[in-house]
Amino acid sequence: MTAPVDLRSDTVTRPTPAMLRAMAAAPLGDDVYGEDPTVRRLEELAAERVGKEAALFVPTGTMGNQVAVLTHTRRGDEAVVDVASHIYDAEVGGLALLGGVQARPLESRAGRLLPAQIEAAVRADDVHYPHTGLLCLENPHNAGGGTVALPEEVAALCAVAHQRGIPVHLDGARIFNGAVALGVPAAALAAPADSVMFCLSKGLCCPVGSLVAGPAAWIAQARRMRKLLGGGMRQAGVLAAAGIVALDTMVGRLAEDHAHARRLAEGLAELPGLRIDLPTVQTNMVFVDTDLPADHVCHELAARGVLAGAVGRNRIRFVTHKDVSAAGIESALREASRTVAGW
Ligand code: TLP
Repeated sequence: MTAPVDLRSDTVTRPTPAMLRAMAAAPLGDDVYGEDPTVRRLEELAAERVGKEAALFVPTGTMGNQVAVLTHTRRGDEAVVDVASHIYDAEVGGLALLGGVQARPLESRAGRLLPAQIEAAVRADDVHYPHTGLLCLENPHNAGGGTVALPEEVAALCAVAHQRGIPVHLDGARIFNGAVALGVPAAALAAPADSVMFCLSKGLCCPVGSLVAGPAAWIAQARRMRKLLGGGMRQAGVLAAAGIVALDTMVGRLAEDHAHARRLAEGLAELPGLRIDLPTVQTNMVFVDTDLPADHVCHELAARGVLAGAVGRNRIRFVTHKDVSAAGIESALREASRTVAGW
């Protein structure tokens, strides 16, 4: 039996042979003592790539986001978020549970908040109100379809927060997909935000790891918060080594994943019973709406060797990545066409 075409997420990518070699050869130390040279190298490289003073290696994107929230806010603060953002919707209520932070969720169109919405959401100085302590943005926006906001759009949102003295955290889990799609450096997308999180373990194909970046003094405090959450790892250079290879060699190839997503979207859009908002296909994701229950459609596709994710009652997500070739995309289209023909 041939292996399934796994389009559930780019998190399923396997490390490359170059990564495995680098992991085996990495110089190591105890990173809680600050003595792992490979982690230090990765943190320096990551900070440089997103244009921040310093960076911190964390096990997951979720921990990176939550470390950022804990570092920026105080208990009882309110964080302005978009209702479909990962930090609000898919991190187990961490804002409230870990930080004691109340979320102020705003509706957005394909993940695009508007400056006026933020302006209206910031609390006035009134004894009844919580203090607005943080603005969280996500770019590219996962649930929005992998859509990318332009650097000037991000800057306009950040400016509203900064005028009121409110810091901004950017969930840039797939910031390099965004940068490649726009043809700008990742630093241009991260520049207006105070802190940024990005993942190595998605399209960049590392087995584990994310980074949080920001001002050096802020990162020193974030390091304490990582320890609090149990993210102080020891010889973590064995993982960081793969991250260095990723940042040096895996960014440019994301364009291939984007081309595959476009091909997949255009092919699926032609099938009866499937609806796709093609302009939202900007990076490596394709969201498909269908009248049938998404779970049922995913089950049928899986039986034909195509794995996709049900992300809503009638919504399915396909994510392209290094471990799905052009031939895999054609095979997914063929099997999807056979599936809808049976309806
Ligand atoms: N996203 C995963 C799932 O959790 C949905 C995926 O398959 O897309 N921010 C964003 C925008 C993300 O998409 C994710 C993971 C995270 C943060 C969290 O990263 P991890 O999974 O490393 O905790």
